[in-house]
Amino acid sequence: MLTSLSNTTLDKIAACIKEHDRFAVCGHVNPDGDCLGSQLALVAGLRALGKQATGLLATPQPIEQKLCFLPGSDELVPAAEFTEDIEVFIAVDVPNLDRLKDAAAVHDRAPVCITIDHHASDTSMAQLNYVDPDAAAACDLIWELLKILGCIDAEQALCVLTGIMTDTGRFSYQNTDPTCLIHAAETVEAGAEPNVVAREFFQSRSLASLRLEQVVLERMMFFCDGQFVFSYLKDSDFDRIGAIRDDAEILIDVLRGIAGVRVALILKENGEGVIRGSLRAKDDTDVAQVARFFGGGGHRAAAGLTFRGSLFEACAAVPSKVFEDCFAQEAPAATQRLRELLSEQRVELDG
Ligand SMILES: [Mn+2]
Repeated sequence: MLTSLSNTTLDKIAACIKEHDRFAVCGHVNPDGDCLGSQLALVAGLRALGKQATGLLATPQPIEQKLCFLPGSDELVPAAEFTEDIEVFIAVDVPNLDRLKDAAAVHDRAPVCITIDHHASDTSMAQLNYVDPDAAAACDLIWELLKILGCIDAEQALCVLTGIMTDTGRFSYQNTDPTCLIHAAETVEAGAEPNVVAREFFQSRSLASLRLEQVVLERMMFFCDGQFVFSYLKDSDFDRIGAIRDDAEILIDVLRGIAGVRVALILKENGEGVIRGSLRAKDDTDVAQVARFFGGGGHRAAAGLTFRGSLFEACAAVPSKVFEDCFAQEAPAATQRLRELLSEQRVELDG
C-alpha cells in the first residue's frame, strides 16, 4: 500500500481532535454524496463535542440539488469567503491540494492539517494522514472516527449512510465489502433511513437528464465484441436540452449497465473548452490507469480525466488508450474501426 508508511491511526486523529477547538472541514471540488456525507457528519460530530466547526466548499459552486437533503448542507461556506482563524483543517475524501481548489489556501494557513481519505494516493499533504484505499467510502472512515469520538446521532448517521450508498452504487459496485455493510447497518440502527437516501438521491432524476440519456444512447459506439462502449456529449446538447452538468453524471452508469459491457466511457465538453471523461469498469479492469495517463485519476472501476483539446481529438485519443490498456489483443482492429466511425461522425463532432 502506497500510503501505509505515512499513515497514522484514527485513534491518534481522535486524540488530536480532542486537543483543539476550531476546525474547518473540506472535501473535493464538485462534492459527491460520499464527500458531503463525510464532511457534514464530521462537522456535526465536532459540534456535538462542543467544538467550533465549519464545513467548506472547494469552490463557490452550489452543491447538487439531490444532495441538499443532507442535514447541514445549507450551512456550507465557500472556502474563498472563509476568513476565520482555525486550529485544524481536516480534508476528507480528497487526495491532493489541487482538488481542494480555494480551500487549499485555508489548508496552507492551518497550524494542523489532517487528511482522511480512501483514494489510492502517495501524496501526504497533512501532518496526520489516514488513508485506506480499501475502504468503500470515506464515510466508512468517518463513521469509525465518530464511534471513537463517541458522538453519533441520527443526522450524522444519515450523512454516513448516504456516502456509503452513493459510493457503492447502493451496494452494487466491486468496492462493496463486509465493513461498509456493517457500517450501513449501524447507521440504520442509529436512526438513518435508507429509503430517504433512495428517494432523495436515487429517485430524483430530472427530465433533462433523461433527454441527455437519449442523446448518449443514440451515439453509442461498441467495440471489442460489445465489451467496450463509448459515447459523447457536446456543449450544444446541454444548451438545446436546457441541462446542467450534473444531469449527465448518471449516464456513465447507464452505459456500464448494458449486458456484455466491461468498460464504458463518456466524453463531455464541459462548457469551458476542455473535455471531461468518465470511465467505468464492470469487472476488475483497471480504468484508473487510463485516466492517469491523461492526468486524471480515481478508483480501478471508476475514474475521471480532463482532456485539453477538441472533442474530436478526445474521441480519437481516449478510446485508443482504453483499447491499448484494457483490450490489448483487440486494439489494432478496434483502433481501425474507431477511425472509420469518427470520420463518419466528424461533421457532428465538430459542429
Ligand atoms: Mn469517496
